[in-house]
Amino acid sequence: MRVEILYTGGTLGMVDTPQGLAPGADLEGWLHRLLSGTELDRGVGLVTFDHLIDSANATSEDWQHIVDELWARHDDADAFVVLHGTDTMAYAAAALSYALTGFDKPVVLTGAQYPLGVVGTDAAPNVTGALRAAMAGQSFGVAIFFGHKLLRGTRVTKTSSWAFQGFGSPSVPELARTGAPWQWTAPGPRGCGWDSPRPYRRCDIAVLDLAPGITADRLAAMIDPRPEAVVLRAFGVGNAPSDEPGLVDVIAATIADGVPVVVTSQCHQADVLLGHYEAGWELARAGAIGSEDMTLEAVYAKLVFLLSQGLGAEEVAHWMGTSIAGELTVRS
Ligand code: ASN
Repeated sequence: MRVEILYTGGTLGMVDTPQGLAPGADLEGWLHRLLSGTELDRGVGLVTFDHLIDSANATSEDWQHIVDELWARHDDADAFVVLHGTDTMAYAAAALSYALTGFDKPVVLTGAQYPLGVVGTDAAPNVTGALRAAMAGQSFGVAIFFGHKLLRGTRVTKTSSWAFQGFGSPSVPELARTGAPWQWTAPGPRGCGWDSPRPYRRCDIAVLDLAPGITADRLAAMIDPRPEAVVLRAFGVGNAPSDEPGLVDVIAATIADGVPVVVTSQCHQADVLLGHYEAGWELARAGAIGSEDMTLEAVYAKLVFLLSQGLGAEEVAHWMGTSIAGELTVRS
């Protein structure tokens, strides 16, 4: 079995500099020492990206670069591991999931909270765990391995800036948990897939958090000029201050201009049901789309994916409610 590792950047391979942590560690030498004498000694290759980044700098063009590199090597390996910064790894995992529904080989993203050169780093368990998951012979598509858990790529969110258990999938069970032996759960429905997706492009999407007391003028100013789409992070099951004069009108006018507005929740674990309360029903009546149990990361990457396919507002609304890669729970 052969696994190809794609190294894109992140804390895992960083070193201290006068300006703070930046890429610069000898990842190749470290990996060699980590795997030498193990059953993985010979079957693992490493591809280092020319421009290693802190994932805070990642854009949808970087997601596309990873997709292209994976396809270019599709026939060279049985499975792939992507070393990525943790800050935006959940966005990247969702983005790769939509773009790679036809890839048919495991892709496991991982990173670390501490650089590989620090005593007690989580780099080694995360990389070896990701390799083990990739080689397990299970078909789960794109996933994140982190802190002893394997999580679905479309369901994952970063839950801690420091804990070694830094990721979770609040709405679905983990795919696997380490141990001797590992405990696996069924991966859940895959979604309908997407044939021959067009490449990711940069999109202008506004992600807005509501807070108590927000006025219509403030909301209007935040989406002027008009973005290509809006993600409105509302309260609870998707409620907004509908008594605030003019606030729902701002959303209605945005939608009337052909801009999709997706309502998500500020809750870590959420199922957005517009219309459960009057305060959310007003948004639904204005034409806003509820995100159901998708994470913010899955919603954002999905909007970039759909806009990159050249879809208009109505088609975007349709696809937001359809599972492409297992990102939402389909209700009968
Ligand atoms: N800033 C880093 C990154 O996302 C954080 C990390 O990897 N732990 O690249």
